[in-house]
Amino acid sequence: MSRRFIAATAQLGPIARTEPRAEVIARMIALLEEAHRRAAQVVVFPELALTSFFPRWYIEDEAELDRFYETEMPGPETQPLFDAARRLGIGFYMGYAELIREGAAARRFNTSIFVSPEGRIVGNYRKVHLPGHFNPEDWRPFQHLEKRYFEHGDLGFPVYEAMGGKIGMCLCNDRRWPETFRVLGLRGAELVMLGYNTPVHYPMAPEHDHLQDFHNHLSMQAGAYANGCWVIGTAKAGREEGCDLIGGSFIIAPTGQIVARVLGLGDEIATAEIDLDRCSELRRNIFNFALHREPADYGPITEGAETRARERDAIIRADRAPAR
Ligand code: CDV
Repeated sequence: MSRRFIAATAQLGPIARTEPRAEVIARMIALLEEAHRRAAQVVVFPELALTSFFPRWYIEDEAELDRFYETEMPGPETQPLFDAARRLGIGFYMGYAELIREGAAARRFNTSIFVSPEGRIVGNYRKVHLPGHFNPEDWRPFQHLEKRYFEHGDLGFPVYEAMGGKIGMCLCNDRRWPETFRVLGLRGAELVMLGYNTPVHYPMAPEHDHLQDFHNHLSMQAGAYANGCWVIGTAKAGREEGCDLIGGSFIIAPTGQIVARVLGLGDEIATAEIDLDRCSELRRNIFNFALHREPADYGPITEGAETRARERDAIIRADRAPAR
């Protein structure tokens, strides 16, 4: 397969709490068709692309909560998306809430998949950096209960063979952590795809609200450059159930330059040609990991990882704000 292809970021505008899956899927198929008209072979949809961003609500009724999750992929409602992508010869990335039933127990993940142009799920990813809080907090204008509704992803940051190269995935808050891109980079990812739902208002530090777009671009451009990979970041954007979400979906070259971006806050695509061979401009030179990386000096990044994870879980469940 050629290592040069057209890719699209496929931003979705707001999704209402009661919007049926079939309507969302129809919107996504329309974006696939528009991407196909522009000769795209890869399309990147947002995080939790099939529903409203439900962690903003404290939902006590488990049956009501379950409505936001997928128990099979594809299932009867998502199959038309897979069919359309295969018909159009497009590979796609999509985020969704995953529910796995293990006897009486339920496991829940904030998940993404990459589906090949032939309609096969090539790989999956479960979100590692879950932001927000576990218990509802009344002082907030809206909740961010990802720590309640999802388990910490148990797959790490895998890299898969697809589109003639190596692809990696992550989700939203992961993009702010350089370790995400570095692990994917160390595994050879040449294209990293990610979806996000980022409110304009950050209740913990509202003095940063005006910096949301800047931080979004800063983290993804830095991730692309420091690891010599392409990055496609796709938003769920606009005023969703009274909560403003940033847009700014874009495609970034391994040099860190933005090569395509959407203009609005609704359903919209932007396309660019991806040449995976351009990753070597960085990886053979300034970011030649074998030659210039100094992992012996990076100990604190992973030291005591298990102890720290246990301490963190105790803090979260005790409902104390983790130390900043
Ligand atoms: N969905 C997210 O992970 N959102 C976070 C917000 C809460 C900061 C983000 O990093 O954009």
